[in-house]
Amino acid sequence: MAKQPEAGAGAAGTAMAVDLRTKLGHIELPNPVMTASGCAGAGRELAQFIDVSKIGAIVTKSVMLSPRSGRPTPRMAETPSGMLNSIGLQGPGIDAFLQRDLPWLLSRGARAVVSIAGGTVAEYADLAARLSDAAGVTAIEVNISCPNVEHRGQVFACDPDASAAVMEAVRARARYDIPVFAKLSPDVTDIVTIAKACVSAGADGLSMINTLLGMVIDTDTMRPRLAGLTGGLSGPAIRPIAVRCIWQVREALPGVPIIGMGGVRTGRDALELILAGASMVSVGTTIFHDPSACARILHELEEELTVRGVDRLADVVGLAHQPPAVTRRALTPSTRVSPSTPLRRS
Ligand code: RRO
Repeated sequence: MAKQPEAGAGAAGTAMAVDLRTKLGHIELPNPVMTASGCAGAGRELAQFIDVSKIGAIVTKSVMLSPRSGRPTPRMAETPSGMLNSIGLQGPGIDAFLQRDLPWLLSRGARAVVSIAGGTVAEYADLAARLSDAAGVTAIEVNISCPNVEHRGQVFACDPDASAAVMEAVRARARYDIPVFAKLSPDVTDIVTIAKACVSAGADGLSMINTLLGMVIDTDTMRPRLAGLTGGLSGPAIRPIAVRCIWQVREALPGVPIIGMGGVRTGRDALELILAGASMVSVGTTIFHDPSACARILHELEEELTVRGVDRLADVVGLAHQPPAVTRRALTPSTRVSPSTPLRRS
């Protein structure tokens, strides 16, 4: 297992002093690297590998009002450069989460971004209210990729009005000082329409992207691999889709903070999402084979910025939207990178 690098020390012993602070709504985080919801439970499993207080935040598995056992197994299938999951919102429910998981995160000094999921607008609102009475909630990430039980099971995130209804209700019931982020699905015709609906309804920021619906058929058994038939596709295979979604939303809503996620394996991958417009980056599928990935990627990101002569993370958020001359000026002359310059990889 890779050792967690010391903060501020480069791989080759070079001093690194990049200002990695970033803003989650009005909350300042020491750095932009977080777990992605669903890939590290409530953070406890990671504590033997990394100091959970050192990364930007732990984003917890989406919690519902009641405990839930999830979908039948098998629930995971490997795919080229990715994987499918159909966990089906397995979880302890909000009571156990508040009693056990949130206090643990607080005791470890971790910043908790709590992901919530519901089947009705009222359930989302109740979850926001419960979290608002608790100590230790840094932000709420609203997972709107759930079937709306009052509307023929149509996924909230696929409809601008349903997305807006959830975000309006959550914003109304969440404590005023807790930022609420809407987690968007890429499985839509126009993600900008959904993003605008969420922001107009009160979302303080946006997370993107959730997984894409996929399916694998085992050609030996001639049956679908997953018991739930379909599942969410994640991993490096979806990174270009994440970059495209972040880019489009940043272009349309330049002032809205974005937590980017989708196939981030390295610091360089994280930088790609940041250049597209994300000011925070969640790390998901990679955690399954490298539980210290968040600490490693944070270190690599600092190195990637250092070799480009970038002093402040904030200076490169959304930089790819600028004309080439502006992008070139952002790189100091001594470290300016041309497309043919191979960059050191850690
Ligand atoms: O629990 C899941 O199966 C799941 C959820 Br809630 C989600 O938002 N995204 C995903 O890929 N799986």
